[in-house]
Amino acid sequence: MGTAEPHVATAAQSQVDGFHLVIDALKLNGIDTLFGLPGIPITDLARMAQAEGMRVISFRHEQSAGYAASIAGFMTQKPGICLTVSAPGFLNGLTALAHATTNCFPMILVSGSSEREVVDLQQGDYEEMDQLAIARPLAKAAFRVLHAEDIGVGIARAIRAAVSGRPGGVYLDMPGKLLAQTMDAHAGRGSLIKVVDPAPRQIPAPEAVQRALEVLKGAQKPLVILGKGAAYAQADAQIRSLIEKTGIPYLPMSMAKGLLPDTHAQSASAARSYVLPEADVVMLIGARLNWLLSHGKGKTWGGRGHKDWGGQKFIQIDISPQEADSNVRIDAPVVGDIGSCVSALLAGVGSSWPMPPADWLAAIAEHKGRNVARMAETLARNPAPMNFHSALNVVRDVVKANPEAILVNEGANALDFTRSIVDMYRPRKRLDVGTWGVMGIGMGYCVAAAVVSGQQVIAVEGDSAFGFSGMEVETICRYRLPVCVVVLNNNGVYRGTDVNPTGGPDAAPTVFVKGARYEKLMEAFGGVGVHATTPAELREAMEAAVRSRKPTLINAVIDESAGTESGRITSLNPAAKKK
Ligand code: ADP
Ligand code: TPW
Repeated sequence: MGTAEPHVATAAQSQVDGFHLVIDALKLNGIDTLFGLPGIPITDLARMAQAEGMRVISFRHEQSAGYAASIAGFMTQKPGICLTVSAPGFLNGLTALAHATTNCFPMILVSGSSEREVVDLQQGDYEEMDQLAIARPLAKAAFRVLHAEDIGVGIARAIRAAVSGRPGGVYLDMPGKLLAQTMDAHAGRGSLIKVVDPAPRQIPAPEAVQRALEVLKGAQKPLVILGKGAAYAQADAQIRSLIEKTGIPYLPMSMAKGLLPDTHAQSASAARSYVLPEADVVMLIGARLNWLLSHGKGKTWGGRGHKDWGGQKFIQIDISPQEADSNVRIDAPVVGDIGSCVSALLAGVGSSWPMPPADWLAAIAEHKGRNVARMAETLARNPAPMNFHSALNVVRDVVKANPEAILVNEGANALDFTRSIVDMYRPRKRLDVGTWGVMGIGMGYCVAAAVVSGQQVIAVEGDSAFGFSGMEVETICRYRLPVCVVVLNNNGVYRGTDVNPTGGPDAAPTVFVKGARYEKLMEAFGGVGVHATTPAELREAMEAAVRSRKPTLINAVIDESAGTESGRITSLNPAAKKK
């Protein structure tokens, strides 16, 4: 075993090192991109990966690299790889690993680690930490490879764990010593595994499909809810066909927007608060009944008290057999992959499925019509200063004109208003804060979305949200990515109007520097910065950004009193509960 200079294996050489076994194992499995941040012991791994033709995207903070890997996993169904150094770099990447697990995105966090025997005796090694133990509860699976011969198996196990069944985050620990180990090149090549069928289809039981069809047939007021699992599954045509053949109105969850165009006649988005309590049968496709759906009970669902069941029946299509009954009774669980489940349902639906009762559809259309008209009125106003609506009216038009563009979105009000105002037209084009409502995904998602798709990316960011990953505008400029960041700047978290009640010199906890010039950050690295105070200026700048594909940051100055505490989830604040 050599531990000195890494050995680059060529046809003439008989030895291969750990670095190259890792790279070859990833490439063998169709993984061509690494997101990460170099340092001991993985700097050379990144260098050699680039030399071997992989795309290596280096970030300014591991958290952004991790979020990039997680969303690359969502977009491609291949695990996104994030590469970090030991202890602090690993910890910086860990938030994203936990985020991937929570959101069911396939990702592998590969972290270098220190000398095992020194770490285990707690003798104070450079960046000493028992990373495997720390990662385990936050990951779907966690593995460590100690010998070069096991690299192939380690990577195969990590890939399978990340993408099979319910996808999630996987941790792979790579001690520095491992990377420098060498072994016979022929045996090394032979030890690598090309994973066969990494995410096998899971066919639903025929009786489960039958049960679901019977529940659906009995419905007077059926509703389908599409979640980001349905977007992930890439069963777009089958899902659309099921919705259109049955004529059932549907609600897309945030990241399922665009699975069918938001302008689709059967979309009930604009009548959400009417359909949830009224529906008698709800079919969930790749959506959990978690907090984002008020746990399937309470007033949102027509229940009397906040924990009361509203009386509806649920059908749930999910790959995880444990998901059903997690919050309320599921009358017809259909366990399997969404493509297979929806195809089986489609076969059962046949060609003579009765449309839902006309009065249900008419009532939804009426609520929709009223809400859409009210929104159109609000969007047409042009207040000075701009507010969320007048700014997002511009974004809405630009996205409509560029339906292939990917929209990244975070913030509180900036998130809620964008979700309801900006229509999406294609699947997997809306990437946002996900299950946790986490801030900080912004620029990492932008980088990954642009790298993975080559498409224009538009980010709508609250000024607070942007700050979590703002330094990555350098990364965007460095790789010359077609990213247009719109910061909806209202001088603070939620709003910019709070004052320090003591009259002291410190700003209130939610308030930032007034009139901050975020666009200068982009200019600092050679991108285009624009200060926009009117919808016309914002429109011009966004159109120029899309035309030129240059990295652009538009500081869209909006009314600092626009916005409510926590956006639409004010009620989750403990003080609101006290009241
Ligand atoms: P949303 O936040 O959009 O409501 P969730 O993240 O709560 O969506 O739910 C996604 C669900 O989709 C998870 O329960 C997950 O197990 C499921 N899922 C993910 N991929 C698939 C797939 N290919 N087939 C079936 N279910 C899937
Ligand atoms: C990792 C809490 C939720 S939303 C938000 C914070 C800090 C920022 C809201 O202000 P912003 O948007 O972005 O300016 P707007 O439009 O309302 O003015 N830390 C993490 N995640 C979360 N969710 C928070 C803190 C939070």
